[in-house]
Amino acid sequence: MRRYSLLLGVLLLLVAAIGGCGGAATPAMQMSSNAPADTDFGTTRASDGGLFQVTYTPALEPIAINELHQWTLHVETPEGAPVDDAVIAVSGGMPEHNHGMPTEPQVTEALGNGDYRVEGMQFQMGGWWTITFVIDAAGQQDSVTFNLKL
Ligand SMILES: [Cu+2]
Repeated sequence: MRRYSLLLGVLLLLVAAIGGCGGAATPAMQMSSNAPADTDFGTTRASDGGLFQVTYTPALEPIAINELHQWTLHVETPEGAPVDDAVIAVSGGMPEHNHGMPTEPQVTEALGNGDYRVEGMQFQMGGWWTITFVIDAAGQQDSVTFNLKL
């Protein structure tokens, strides 16, 4: 009976490890969700090609796991002029877990003055997340990726 219990325990651990990010993360997985030491967790970043300066503001502070909420994204030029009329795509995931978000967030409204409403933000587990915005404005495209530690 004792041997059977041990075997069952090992099997449950394996299932938890393979099943992964549905919510029952093992301690080992939590450890593997640490970002590299030099990771920038700032909420303002220059886009990869330097076209935009982008800031996000969550409506929920601090961000809680599994809670659907909105972000406001602010887009401006490096000189500080607000960028309106941009088309913005959102995607996110956990780099070390190979999974995305439980939702498909979208920019639903341009609020003016370079601000955009992002709906559908939700994170199903703690750890290192990256959120990427691909921004098309005035015939030019650039992307920016934010790092989050939840
Ligand atoms: Cu994960």
